[in-house]
Amino acid sequence: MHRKTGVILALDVTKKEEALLISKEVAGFVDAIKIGYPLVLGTGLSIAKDLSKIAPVIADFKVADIPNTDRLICEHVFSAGCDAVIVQGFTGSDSLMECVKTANEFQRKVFVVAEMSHPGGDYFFTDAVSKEIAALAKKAGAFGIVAPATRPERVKELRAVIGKDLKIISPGVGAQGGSAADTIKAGADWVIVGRSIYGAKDPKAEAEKIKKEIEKLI
Ligand code: O7M
Repeated sequence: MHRKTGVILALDVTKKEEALLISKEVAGFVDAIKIGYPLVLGTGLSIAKDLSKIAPVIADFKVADIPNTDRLICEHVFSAGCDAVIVQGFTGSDSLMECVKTANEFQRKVFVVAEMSHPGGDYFFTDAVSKEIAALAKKAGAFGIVAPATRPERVKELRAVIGKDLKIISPGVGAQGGSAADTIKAGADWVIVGRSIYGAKDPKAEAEKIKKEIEKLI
């Protein structure tokens, strides 16, 4: 996964045809496509292989189980053609390390949720907890963390915890009120954008607009 545009599409549609159409339209303006429960429950995990022909696919299953179950989930995700998986860090170091170990076996990547973007997202993910999860992600050898675009100051603080080696992907731009430019300026490598792109009359124009907003900064 290389940063060219700084944009990841959150493809939370539920129909295969729509998913493929939008992905093909915006392909030149995004660096990856994030899929999760809405699309996979709607179409099946085989959608990952179709989308991986268009862009690298990140599987957002927020994996949060015991190590053995986590490994089984990650093996399925990577075998299905996903380039990366998103996991929770609050399950502890053994679960997280099992996800990273499995990703390494497949030469794939793990992103760890450090703090969530919605208004209630900092209720349990307090400053101390988020920072501890981010530090654990680094220690476990994750590729990056997820940090909230709705709170750019938190992106900055979490960047300070992980240093330069790990990547930050940030959801919350557009529909949730976050700004792409502010998020990248705060230290994110990519913004994750869903509804503002896939819900737009012209998804391609919207993706291009966000790409242009970011390209001056990277
Ligand atoms: O741009 P949106 O709001 O339509 O979509 C944002 C996407 O990012 C959507 O797929 C969410 O499930 C996801 N997301 C958040 O919005 N907030 C978070 O804190 C975390 C995620 C996410 O991607 O977690 C890995």
